Amino acid sequence: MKIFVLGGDGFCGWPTSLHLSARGHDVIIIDNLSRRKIDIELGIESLTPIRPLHDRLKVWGSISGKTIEHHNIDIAENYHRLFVLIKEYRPDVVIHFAEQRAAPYSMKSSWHKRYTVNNNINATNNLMVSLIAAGLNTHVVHLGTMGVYGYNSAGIVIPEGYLSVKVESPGNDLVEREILYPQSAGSVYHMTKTLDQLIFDYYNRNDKVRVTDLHQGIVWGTQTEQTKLDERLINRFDYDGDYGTVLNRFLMQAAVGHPLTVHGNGGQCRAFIHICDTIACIELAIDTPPASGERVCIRNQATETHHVRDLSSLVSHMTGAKISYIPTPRNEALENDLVLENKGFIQLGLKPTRLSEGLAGEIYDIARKYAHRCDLSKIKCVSYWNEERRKAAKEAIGEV
Ligand code: NAD
Ligand code: USQ
Repeated sequence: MKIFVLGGDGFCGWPTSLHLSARGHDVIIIDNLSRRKIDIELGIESLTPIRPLHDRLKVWGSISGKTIEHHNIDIAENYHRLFVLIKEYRPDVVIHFAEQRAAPYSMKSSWHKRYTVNNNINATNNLMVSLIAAGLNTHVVHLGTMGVYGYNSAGIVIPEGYLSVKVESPGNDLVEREILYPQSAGSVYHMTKTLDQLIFDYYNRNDKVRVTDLHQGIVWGTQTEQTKLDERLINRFDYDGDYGTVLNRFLMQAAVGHPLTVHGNGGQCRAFIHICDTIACIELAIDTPPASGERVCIRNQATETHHVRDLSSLVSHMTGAKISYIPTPRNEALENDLVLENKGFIQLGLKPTRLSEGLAGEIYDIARKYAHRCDLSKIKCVSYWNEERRKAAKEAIGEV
């Protein structure tokens, strides 16, 4: 198949592109390299030594004999270039990773809030409009987030996107409906993903665009079968206070002897998935597209749930790292439960990589191996959701 990977230079997009290319698909990456520019803005680097995209693609070509093209297009800004490329190549599938994905980055300032909304919403809208204008029946596979459901202990099993509700009609009968699960974003970034859902719903109903929206949990791990082939293909590993996600941060912190930074008392429960399973799910999604006219297919893309405090205990047990409890910089529930439906991918054949299987490899092969590249000054989270959270952080270190 001819597959466009929007955001194909990123953490999820790069190994997905390699995997699909290895499988014989014709892969075209569209990426404006904005994530690399954000590294420069924040003065950070991936813990792993990622090479420029140009080099990555050259190495992949020489190892695999396969070509992956790269087009440097800002899909939020350059609608026309996106449209022309789509019209010319007529992709069978577009995988859409190309958004600003860090919640803390999206909360740093007015500028970051506006950038995240402008970038993410325009990217998604431009993609949908260009496919419709080109008259294509392309399948769009979008990476969404579990965070659209909110983390407020729903007391029910979180369904895969749609909730069955019973509402009393004027004649007092109970009418059954299936609605999009009520959204409850916990950051400006997460809010953009809830807006993406509305965009997909609209163009799906109006223009019959075929969309699979993957509500993904927090991705952990680094390497995949293809990125392991040569160090120059290595995947990125973010550990800083804005882009590092909780488990990868704990692994790196343990490797450099930094106490594990648990927000609050670690009562936050979140969903997780290994990077190899991310790719496996995307491939399953590509192989099982919705039919024309079918509603947006929403799948929960997560294999296990854990409380942050349990993850810190696990990493601490394995490495001897100390745990430090700090006021959360986020406006979030400090304790929640999370039970989610994830039968969709399991029934399609996904064999999950469990935390218990992959963690030791991550610690030794990645976190410890590249610990010397860590800039300790970048570990702290310095993005606060509001003034109250900023004040709490200052009070904790005796600054107020
Ligand atoms: P990433 O930041 O590493 O990659 C995103 C890529 O998209 C980058 O290479 C960036 O340069 C590119 N990009 C961003 N805006 C663009 C634009 N306007 N035009 C062209 N390219 C653009 O992020 P990631 O971790 O690979 O996440 C990919 C997707 O998966 C995101 O949409 C994210 O919301 C979702 N997701 C990620 C995680 C996770 O834990 N990493 C979990 C759930 C969902
Ligand atoms: N946390 C800590 N200590 C840290 C970092 C985080 O306790 O050092 C806590 C946070 O307060 C939060 C939880 O861990 O309660 C998760 O934070 P995270 O940074 O690992 O994940 P999050 O901000 O939710 O975002 C990540 C990705 C995002 C994706 C989302 C999936 O960056 O792209 O959409 O995970 S989900 O969480 O399911 O919404």
